[in-house]
Amino acid sequence: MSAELWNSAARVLETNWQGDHMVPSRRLYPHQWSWDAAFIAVGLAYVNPTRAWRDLRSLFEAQWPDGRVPHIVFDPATAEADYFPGPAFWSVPAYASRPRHGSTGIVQPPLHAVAAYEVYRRAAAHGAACVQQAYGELEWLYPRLVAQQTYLTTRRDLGGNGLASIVHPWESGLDNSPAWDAAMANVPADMSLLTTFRRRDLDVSDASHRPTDRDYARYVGLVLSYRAEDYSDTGLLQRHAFAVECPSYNSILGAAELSLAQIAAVLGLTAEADAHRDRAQRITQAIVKRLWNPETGTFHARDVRTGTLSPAHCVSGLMPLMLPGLPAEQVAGILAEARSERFGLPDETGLPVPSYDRTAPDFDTQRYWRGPVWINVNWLLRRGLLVHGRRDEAEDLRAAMVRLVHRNGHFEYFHPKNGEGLGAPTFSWTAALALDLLA
Ligand code: 2M8
Repeated sequence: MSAELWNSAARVLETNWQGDHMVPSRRLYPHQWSWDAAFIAVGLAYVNPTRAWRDLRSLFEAQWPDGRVPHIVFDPATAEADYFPGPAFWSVPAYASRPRHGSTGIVQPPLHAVAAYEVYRRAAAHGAACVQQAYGELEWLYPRLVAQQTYLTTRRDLGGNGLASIVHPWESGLDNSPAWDAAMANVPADMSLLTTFRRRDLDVSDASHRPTDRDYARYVGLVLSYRAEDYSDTGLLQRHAFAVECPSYNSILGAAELSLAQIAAVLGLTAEADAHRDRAQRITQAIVKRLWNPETGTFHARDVRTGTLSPAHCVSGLMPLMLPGLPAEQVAGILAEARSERFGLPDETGLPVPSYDRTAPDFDTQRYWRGPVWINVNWLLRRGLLVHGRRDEAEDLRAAMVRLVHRNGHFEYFHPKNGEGLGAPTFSWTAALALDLLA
């Protein structure tokens, strides 16, 4: 089974390579996405480390002067009509955009330091030249990764509590997660906006698997609001209808500091390594202080505008397990939540965890981040289980992910009851992470 799965995964990454970057899938997502590039690099580290570095470089070449790494880098060879919203819609200021390439003005989870360190770690298996290349790439990336963290922890600390806020659901990577429902209810849904654009995603996928038109009206309205001031973060909380502290986003922010500490150590920057570890600890403490709900015993998203915690139990609430400094009470809470009937680690269901609480009345087996199983967040959860020494559960989760992808293919997401593949069929991060899970 493993050779077959390995080969099919490597083929997906071959198919989706676009000269200097990887697309998540050819039809649905024909550009480069930010956190996809991080997951993809983790898999490319085994089969083509040069492409892993190339992909990360292509992304960071599009970094803005203020340090933000855009959530999409547009491929100039792809027509505007092939993805909505495309570069003309985002219309980012000229100073921000790399020549010939457009980008969006929002960000995604900063997983790239974690990925870069993983690619570096694997280099030795490919020989001395590869190690040397990896060292050079880390030298190039390190200041850029630091600038990305600085942007998020300063300009984006909208609540002033040591956490980064997302200002658009797309920034979370968990687009239509129920975690945003309460906050999104306060975002105007101007349905007349729907007459001004065409949803390309509905041309190439099933509408019942995608966010709704009402979601899209709000998504577009939020882009227009941020775009109106050239994506400036100054005074954003006062003039923008969505600002949320997400447990998954901020856990990745913290994990990135720990990987930066490792990268700094490789580069001989001892004082910097210590500073990164301190920052990771501060982010961990802020996550516990702001996003833990002692009554539910798990983590939830906080609406920075109203100060309230979302009541929804989502997979994002399990992600703080990635942080080694998480106190025992919260580790125990996440493990209980992951084992509960809400999520059911594989010994209950045989499947990886779903994106949303199975017991919730609005659990939706098909609609994107409102129920289906996604490999990337399960990969992060497994990382968390290993960080906290839960080897047996980590192994069960690994086996469940491998089984699911082997039986059903390298799909974008999976039906949380029967494992059927949903969304794009040859999806890059599913393939890339399958390689890591098999290695
Ligand atoms: C999905 O998001 C994009 C918008 O960024 C979309 O729906 O068109 C999400 O699953 C996100 O996490 C992912 O990075 C992106 C590309 O795979 O697709």
